[in-house]
Amino acid sequence: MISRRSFIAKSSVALAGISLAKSSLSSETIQNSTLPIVISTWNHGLPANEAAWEILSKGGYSLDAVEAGVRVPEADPDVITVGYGGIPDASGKVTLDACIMDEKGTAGSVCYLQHIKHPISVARLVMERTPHVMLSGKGALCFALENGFKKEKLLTKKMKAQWKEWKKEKKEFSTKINIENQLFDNHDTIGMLAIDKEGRISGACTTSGMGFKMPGRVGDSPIIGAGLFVDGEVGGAAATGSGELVMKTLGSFLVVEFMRSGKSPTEACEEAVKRIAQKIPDYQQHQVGFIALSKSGEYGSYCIQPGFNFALKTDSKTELVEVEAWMKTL
Ligand code: SD4
Repeated sequence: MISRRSFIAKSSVALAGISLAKSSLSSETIQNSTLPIVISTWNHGLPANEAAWEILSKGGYSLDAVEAGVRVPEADPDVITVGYGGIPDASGKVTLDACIMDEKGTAGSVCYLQHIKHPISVARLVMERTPHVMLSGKGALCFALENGFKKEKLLTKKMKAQWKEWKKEKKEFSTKINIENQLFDNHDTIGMLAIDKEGRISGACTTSGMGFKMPGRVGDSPIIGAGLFVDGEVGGAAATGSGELVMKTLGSFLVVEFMRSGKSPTEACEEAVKRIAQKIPDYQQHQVGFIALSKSGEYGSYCIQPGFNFALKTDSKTELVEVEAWMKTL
């Protein structure tokens, strides 16, 4: 297995024109004239950003952009932490969590959704066609089917084999994050934040959750304020990593509130990581990464452990940005 770092390096070589940057350079103000902008978590953010860019560069709405963007890893069976081909739970079921939020604070979410390849699009319909914010499990599935989504098999042969292997070894369930990363390199939840040419900010977050999680477990990703939060007057934030830590601290909401009080996106993410470090005794066993985007287009990120990165796209930049970590070395 190649390390995450070498994978990142190899990816960057393979993707012409894409450079790696240090997080310390990432907190910079982008003038409104350079909007739009999109950022998203991990390596799989690069192709996701491209799909979002198709919409943003033509003057489209950031909400359409983030939905289109995260649908890319949702449909990709090689991204084993999101959508189709995602890692199953301990009982072999692929259960998906997703949410979406716009600049007006409108939000939609689904959790414990099975058999639907694009949970983010179901979340958007919950937002647009129901008086509710979140639908779960069977109710979410019925709603999706009633609205024209197809029931599909999400467990790929590859993941079924991985699950069987995991069962054979009778591994204990672990809440430790980066299970995905330890086994399968640099992949995890995708969180995406975008601002369109008109300055409207939206966000999306979608995941198959923690690998081999307990049946019924729901993580932070579909929880508004935990996995994702957007306030059109301030900015947005998204989280990846160990959802339990993010839920206990309402991480993305916290990041946005720190930005509201004047901190830069990077400082706000660092403060939210610091809160986790202060409140959660075993945080060192976990990874959490935050990305943040202010309404003016300033972006930033911070994480617990080294190894997290995010993808950035503007008119002039297509980059994977390595993120500074609370625990400086592993
Ligand atoms: C979760 N944050 O379900 C998501 C997915 C993840 O390691 O990052 N798992 O907790």
